[in-house]
Amino acid sequence: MFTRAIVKTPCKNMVNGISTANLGKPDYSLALKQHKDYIQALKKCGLKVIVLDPDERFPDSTFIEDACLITPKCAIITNPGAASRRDETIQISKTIKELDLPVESIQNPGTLDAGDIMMVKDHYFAGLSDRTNIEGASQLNLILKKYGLTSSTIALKSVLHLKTGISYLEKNNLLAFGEFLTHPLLSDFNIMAVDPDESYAANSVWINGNVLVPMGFPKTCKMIKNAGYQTIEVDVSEFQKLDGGLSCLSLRF
Ligand code: CIR
Repeated sequence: MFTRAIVKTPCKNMVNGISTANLGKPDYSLALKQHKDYIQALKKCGLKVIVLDPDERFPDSTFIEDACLITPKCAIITNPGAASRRDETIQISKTIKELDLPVESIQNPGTLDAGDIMMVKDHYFAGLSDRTNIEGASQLNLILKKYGLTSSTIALKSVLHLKTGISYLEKNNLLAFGEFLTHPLLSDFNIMAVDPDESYAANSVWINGNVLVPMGFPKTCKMIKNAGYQTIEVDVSEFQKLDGGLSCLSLRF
């Protein structure tokens, strides 16, 4: 069960965020509206939402999930792999220190975006990507070990972050597409295959029995519903233009 979430309001400068999506620049006022609706969806799942102020220095900082990993035992400030995102950790550190949790951090030369980290009970899968390197994943492993948690790595081929391609929906159900459908390290999961033309919806988010699904991906939404979950569709089109998905927009704990 999660009880809280932290989100960060998008800044005007988000239109200059990193993107490979080729979907055009985001519309800032629409992004703000979508962000508000996203907060409502989190509240609907029973979460108390902490909203951080926008920060114009960091166009991608609304994708707050990458800057910190919060586990039930500790919070880990990451060291984001993209240079323009490195110092997003400064503001989040202040908020994290106010939580009642020990705080750890990933240090150079280790880099890690928490979008690459997927929690499955006490185990954490760490995607090795352009953003998360072996050193970052090894530091994570040592930190988690101190708290009785475990981790393992999984090399990524085609996606930005691990959770771009897979989402754990609890009850051993794993939403996945492409390279993850037949991955040997994931063979113990019940794989719920996302259609290639709906691959963006592989980033959906389980929260307390509900699943947030991006709007506009009806086949995936139906599949999740048929598996017995309550679904909540949220339009995040303006964040998709920056390669961001539903999970990156919040820290849930
Ligand atoms: C970036 O490239 O870093 C941002 N434009 C998107 C980050 C999305 N985060 C995520 O998938 N966890």
